[in-house]
Amino acid sequence: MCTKNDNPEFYFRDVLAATVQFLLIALILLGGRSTPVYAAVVDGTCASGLDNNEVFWPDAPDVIPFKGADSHDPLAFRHYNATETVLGRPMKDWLRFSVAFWHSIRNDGSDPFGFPTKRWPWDAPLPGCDVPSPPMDLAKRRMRALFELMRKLGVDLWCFHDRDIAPRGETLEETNAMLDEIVEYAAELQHGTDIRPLWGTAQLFAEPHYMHGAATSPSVDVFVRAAAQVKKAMDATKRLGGENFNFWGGREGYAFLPTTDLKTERTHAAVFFKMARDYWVKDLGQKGRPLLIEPKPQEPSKHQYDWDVGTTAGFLREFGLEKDFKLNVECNHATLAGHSCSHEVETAVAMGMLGGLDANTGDPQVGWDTDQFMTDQREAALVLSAIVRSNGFAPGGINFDAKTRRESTDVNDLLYAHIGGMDAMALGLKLAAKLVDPGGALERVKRERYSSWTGDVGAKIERGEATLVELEKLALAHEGEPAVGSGRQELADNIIAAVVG
Ligand code: XLS
Ligand code: NI
Ligand code: NI
Repeated sequence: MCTKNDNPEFYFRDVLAATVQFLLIALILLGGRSTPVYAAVVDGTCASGLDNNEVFWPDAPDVIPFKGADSHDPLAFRHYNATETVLGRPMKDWLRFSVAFWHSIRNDGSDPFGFPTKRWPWDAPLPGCDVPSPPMDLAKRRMRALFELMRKLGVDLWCFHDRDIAPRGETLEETNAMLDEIVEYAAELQHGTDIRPLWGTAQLFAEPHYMHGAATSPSVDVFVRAAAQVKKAMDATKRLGGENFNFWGGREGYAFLPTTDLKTERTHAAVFFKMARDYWVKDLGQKGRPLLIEPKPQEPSKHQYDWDVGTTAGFLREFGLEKDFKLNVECNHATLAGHSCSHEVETAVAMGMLGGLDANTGDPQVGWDTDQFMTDQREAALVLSAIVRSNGFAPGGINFDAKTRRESTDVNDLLYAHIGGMDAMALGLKLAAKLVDPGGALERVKRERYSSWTGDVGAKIERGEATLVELEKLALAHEGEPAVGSGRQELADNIIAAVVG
């Protein structure tokens, strides 16, 4: 879920701040003064700009260490040991973790019923200042906070929406110019490091003009605006070396079916994706860096067209897009669609379409996308089993599309959250290595269930060479009931429990 950045309050706050800044500059210039730019400078109470030495997590170690499963240090990993080899590959390469800018840096705890609860140090006035930083300084400071968090966690990948990282201006041109400036700033911070985006995406759901959808809006003007926004967000993603570009269509669905031309809307969505594909692959030369679609059944729209993996894969095939798009599976979206996360990952793997994972989880008592960090070992082990069977991802990775609770207001809560999420995935990987072992008990139970297919009849059917007429003869010649074995679910459950513990 994208809570923070879709809050209109932000839009107005950004616009208000930009307007105040503009008026100040105008006043100063009219007054013949050239240097002071911000209110903070005008009243002389603080230095302008950024403090490049600012530290946002002063109580945490520079890099969160791995201390092993017996450790009780809350600022240490118990399972995630980046360089430890699992199934012939360092953990880091299997897991390819990514931090989500919108949840980690921009989530302020506001919800439909309440105001922000989190007062992040990167959003506060600069030390010694009594007014908030101007929007572009603020955006740069937030970027610095992201990089500090990533360094501390030892994570190289990050994900962003265009509108999380840079403020909105009065016009699209102004907004684009600000985005360019922040992208260059992020590129500078990335320089000389391994840090780069896992994916970028365009935020096509927050502004009022997207209320009926973006690519599926009944307004062609909105479609045009969305196309322009995607082009620019793709440029930004390429500039930063992003591995994928993701589409999550929060409002690409409907609120009221009787007034919705469903056929037209789906066709418009397909045309939109084709244009995006052509730009990404042909104009930007990004072939080999798959585009992603992130299925979700509803929220904020009552029905979203990309309901789940199966529906979205069907849509892509219907419109001939299946070669260039893969699926970014989000666990909490899977549960909203009535599936388990492992079901959605297994389905995408079975179709050869797994492109990435948004690792999070919902609350069984709450029916919406609560975006909690996943800590369930069994589910993590099953999800990782499917990922291992698919030989991991690259490009692609595990993005923590997850946020701390509204009541978790301390900066260190962000560290605890990521440490817990990374440890859950790392443990899931280690457990998956046991579960997928071909000589292991679980695989043996599974193989046994299909053992009858290893004979001549099964092989002929699988080759597609058998006919109903032939099989009728076989069935009539068969004495007694068809042979069928036990499902062995209890045995398999016990095997999984013994591995997961
Ligand atoms: C919302 C989605 C969103 C996408 C990126 O529910 O999970 O956060 O991952 O737009
Ligand atoms: Ni979500
Ligand atoms: Ni997501």
